[in-house]
Amino acid sequence: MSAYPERLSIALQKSGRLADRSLELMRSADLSVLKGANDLLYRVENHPIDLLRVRDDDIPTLVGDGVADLGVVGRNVLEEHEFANEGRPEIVMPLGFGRCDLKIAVAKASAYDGPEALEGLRIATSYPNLLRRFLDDRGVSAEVVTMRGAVEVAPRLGVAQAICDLVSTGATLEANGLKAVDTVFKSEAVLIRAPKQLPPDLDALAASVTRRLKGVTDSQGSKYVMMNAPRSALAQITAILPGAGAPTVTPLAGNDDAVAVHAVCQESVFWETVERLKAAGASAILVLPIEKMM
Ligand code: PRT
Ligand code: ZN
Repeated sequence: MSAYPERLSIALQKSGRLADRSLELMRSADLSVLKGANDLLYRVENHPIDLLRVRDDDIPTLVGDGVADLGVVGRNVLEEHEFANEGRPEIVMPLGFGRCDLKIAVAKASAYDGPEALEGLRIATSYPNLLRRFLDDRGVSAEVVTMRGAVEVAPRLGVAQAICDLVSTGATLEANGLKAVDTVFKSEAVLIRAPKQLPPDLDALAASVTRRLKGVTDSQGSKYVMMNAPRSALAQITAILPGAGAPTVTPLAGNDDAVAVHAVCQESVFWETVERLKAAGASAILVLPIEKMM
């Protein structure tokens, strides 16, 4: 049962690493967000949508129970969650931000030649379920010590010989004299959906929001590339363009040998790519960001 049955509700992290990007994503799907007096609930002005602003750990339960219809959460939090009576939310799509890896780390001086090296050790983590699954799959028997935070100090305190924690830049491990030695889980923010049937109008709205969010995430990293090129170099230029389908080719007025080439590149366009296009005979090369794609 939704908190407000006639409106679609989307659960987002209130504050923390995913909070700003989650809200930004909603805005880029043309949701005009009104920050109300109530900090827990933002209203969307131009659609019957509410944004529930909560701790990320509560999002799997809220969406599993159907209190929220959609949610944005780290895949790590979703997969660690133990679902009791509530249903399991469906992952609709990855969102391309909040990327991090759940890694095993040991003291820099320690040897590590594979998961067997963890046999009999104490490993501190905030992700006991994901860690336990990793160890069980490899037939390693180790003691899992659950800590709510500051996992990286556990070896120094003598609480554990190894840790299993999220890593993005690696700076925290480095600052604590630790090194990452194995990857337990690769994570990023995902859009999740309640495992229940929505009324037709809300179902259509959820589908429309999902389509728009997909349009925004698909366009991230994609570029629109335009250039002029000799007709004879077309095959070579098409081969250089990264992740492009068939480009649009149009004649240039007053020049039978040259064409304008437009293409959507689904991968990063590096300076090296631009230089190779130039070397292949292209000129007036423009690389433009794409805001939406459908
Ligand atoms: O208050 P609330 O419960 O909502 O938030 P929280 O404190 O539980 O989570 P928060 O905001 O820290 O993280 C939310 C989500 O961001 C996580 O569940 C991940 O999906 C994602 N994420 C991405 C990360 C990181 N990168 C990350 N680096 N979450 C945590 N970290 C921590 C990590 O635990 C370690 O302490 O950052 C440190 C390591 O970072 P580096 O850059 O030094 O490697
Ligand atoms: Zn949390």
